[in-house]
Amino acid sequence: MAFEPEFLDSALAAISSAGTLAELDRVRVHWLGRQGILSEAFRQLATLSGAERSAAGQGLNRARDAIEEAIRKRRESLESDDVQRQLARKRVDVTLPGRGVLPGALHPLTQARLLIENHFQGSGFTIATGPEIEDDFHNFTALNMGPDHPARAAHDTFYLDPGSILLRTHTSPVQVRALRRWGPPLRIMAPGRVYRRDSDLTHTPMFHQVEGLVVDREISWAEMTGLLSDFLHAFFTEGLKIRFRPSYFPFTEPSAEVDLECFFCAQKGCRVCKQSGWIEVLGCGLVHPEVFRQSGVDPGEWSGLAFGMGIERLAMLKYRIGDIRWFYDNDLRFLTPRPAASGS
Ligand code: 2U9
Repeated sequence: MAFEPEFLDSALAAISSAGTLAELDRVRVHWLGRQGILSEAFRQLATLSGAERSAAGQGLNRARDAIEEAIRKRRESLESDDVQRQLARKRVDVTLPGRGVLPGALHPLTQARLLIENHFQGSGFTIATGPEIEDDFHNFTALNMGPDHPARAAHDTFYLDPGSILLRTHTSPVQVRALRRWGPPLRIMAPGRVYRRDSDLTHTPMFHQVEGLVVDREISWAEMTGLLSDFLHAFFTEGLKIRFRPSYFPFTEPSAEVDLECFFCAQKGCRVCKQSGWIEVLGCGLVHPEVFRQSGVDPGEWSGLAFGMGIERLAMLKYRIGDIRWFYDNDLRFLTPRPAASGS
């Protein structure tokens, strides 16, 4: 079958009436595809005699070129229509005012942690970290809390394997590991998540601590009170009254809890200080000789001071946050810059 001119006309008509790129492609396949009309016509050439075949062949080649050219042009035109439509849809009004960029802020817990870390790094401390899944030895035994020590119960531990593997209840095991690994002298801060079975207005099952440890020759109580007073004045307010109140921790002896004059009520008595005029912010003490022995350090030669604080507690006081659970509610206001509270 030769390719008649009217076939070309109907091909060109189909091309020009294709309204979309997909439609045009269907037309292309119909005419130029391997099973298409032109391929079939080329196959039919074999049935013609020499002279006829040559003339028909040339006619078919011209027809194919014409169809290809028509498809190319139609495609260009459809593509440009497409672009025009998209541009019309996405027209930008350049006279509109910009939307502005909302400023963000670090989460208050991150801000508090960085303030604490930076302060102590300025005094020569380095940051140490360790695993949140700990073993009984590093979390309890090495810290002078033997199998029957009552302080273990107070820690309300999450056990993964009862009696051996647990979620650390404090960051103290980080210091134990550092002491055993590096030995004295040492000046480290251990910030991180800790876990206790506890949940109310001021306690969450996970919270953050920063603990500090200084081990050297002849570390004194006065060195510790100086270090911590400097920190509290820098973190809260210069000149606030501070008191060291005797306390007990298994890992330090002597031990103290550190109170700050209540800056919410100028010590007149309020809800925050439970009418006492003082707010507890830290625990501290001189490292217990047994803790040194458990870490392979000779307590006759080395002495140390240690302290610990809850980051949530310090951030709640500094930024006046009323409920510890708000830290974890994903409330975007926590990531928005806030004006500095007066007096802090
Ligand atoms: C080693 C030796 C001693 C870490 C210390 C405290 C005092 C303390 C609490 C404060 C509030 C934890 O967040 S809190 O509940 N911590 O009072 N922690 S001394 O003493 C160590 C640690 C490691 C090797």
